[in-house]
Amino acid sequence: TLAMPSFAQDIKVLYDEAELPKFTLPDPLVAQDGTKITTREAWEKIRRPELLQLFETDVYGKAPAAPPIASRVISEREVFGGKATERQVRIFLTGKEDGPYADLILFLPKSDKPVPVVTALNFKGNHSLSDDPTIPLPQGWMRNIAADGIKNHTATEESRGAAKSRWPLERILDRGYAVATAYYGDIDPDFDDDFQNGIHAAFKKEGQAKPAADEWGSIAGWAFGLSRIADYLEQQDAIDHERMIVMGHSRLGKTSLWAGATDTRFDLVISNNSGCGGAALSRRRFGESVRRINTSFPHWFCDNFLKYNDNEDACPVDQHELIALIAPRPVLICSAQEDQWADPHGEFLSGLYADPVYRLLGTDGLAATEMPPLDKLINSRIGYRIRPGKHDVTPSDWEAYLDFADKQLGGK
Ligand code: GTR
Repeated sequence: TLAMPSFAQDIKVLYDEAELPKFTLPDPLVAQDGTKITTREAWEKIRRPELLQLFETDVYGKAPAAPPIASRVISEREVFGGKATERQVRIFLTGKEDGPYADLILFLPKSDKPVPVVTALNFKGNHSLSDDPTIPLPQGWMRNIAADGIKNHTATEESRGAAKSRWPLERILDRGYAVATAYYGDIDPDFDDDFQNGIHAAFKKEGQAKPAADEWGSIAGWAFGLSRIADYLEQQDAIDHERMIVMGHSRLGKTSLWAGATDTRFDLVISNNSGCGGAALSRRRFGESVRRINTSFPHWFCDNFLKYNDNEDACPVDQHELIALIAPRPVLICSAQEDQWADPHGEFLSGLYADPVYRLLGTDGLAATEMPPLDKLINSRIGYRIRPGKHDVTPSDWEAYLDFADKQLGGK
């Protein structure tokens, strides 16, 4: 974890439901001018665009329009005894070979039909997924993690396979799903440098020092990268374009939700332990609060989001409306019991309060009104699961993701 600025340590953290402030959530089915949204058409024409714009200007920041990508295959080979293909592809994020790129690694199960795909950014580089010595190390900035041999913000051979437990690749492939992943730091290095590097610098307007208060922070930058990976996947006949899944953990779970909200080519969205600024309701202020996250990670959101430090009620949106922006597509919210920092109950409630939007659009919503027991997957259009244990991605999480996807996207 990153060092916490000392002033952030003084922010009181609430961990008791009895201590939470009283609040009223904005109604996803009432437009800003008070109009009640009662039809699918009014949702699509009025409320959905309005909410999307509010999240853009007040929370994540607006991303620029994307030029068509360019890509180049770096290598392709058989893996797992010939059961799958591993393809490495360089994706040029601005469409130009001299601009920033993300190195995508795509694992494709052998199949005579197009396969569904899980797209997810990774924290530690593509080489952290397996012991394969041919996967190149990321060249850019990495978080220092002594246990993984990452020093001076540089990946080393020692970090090969460091994230294997989070990526049960062979099992995912055996279940018929492809995996597409890239190192998130290829898109935007995860530190506060006033957006001098990564994707933001590449899109800076003439004379602009840094993004304006309503323009993209890092989360919106990473989501932009996910959409560029989707651009590539849409060009591949081996991929089923009706079953494209986006998944992310923690800050990348916030990112997968925003990617799913902004890019409807993602047919199913999974957020794992995404917490504050992800699936958790901000107004609860349980665990990590808006002020705390903006203090520790000032680069994740747009500068307008700072207005809501200790002032969540003034924000025109809350996170249940982010879930609603994914409707009617399936969305799975996953929590971990020991990850109280991410407010599991607040994550569940976001799903619950997005339910009326799904119902309006004619699908089932969340088939639960109270937190389910540990390990029980609520497999309705809005899905929810809480498992024992800590902030992490586990093999059992993947089983739940794929059970959810099998059911919600119609199986094989
Ligand atoms: C924490 C942060 C969380 C979560 C997590 C992560 O330090 O407070 O919001 O995003 O990092 O991404 O691992």
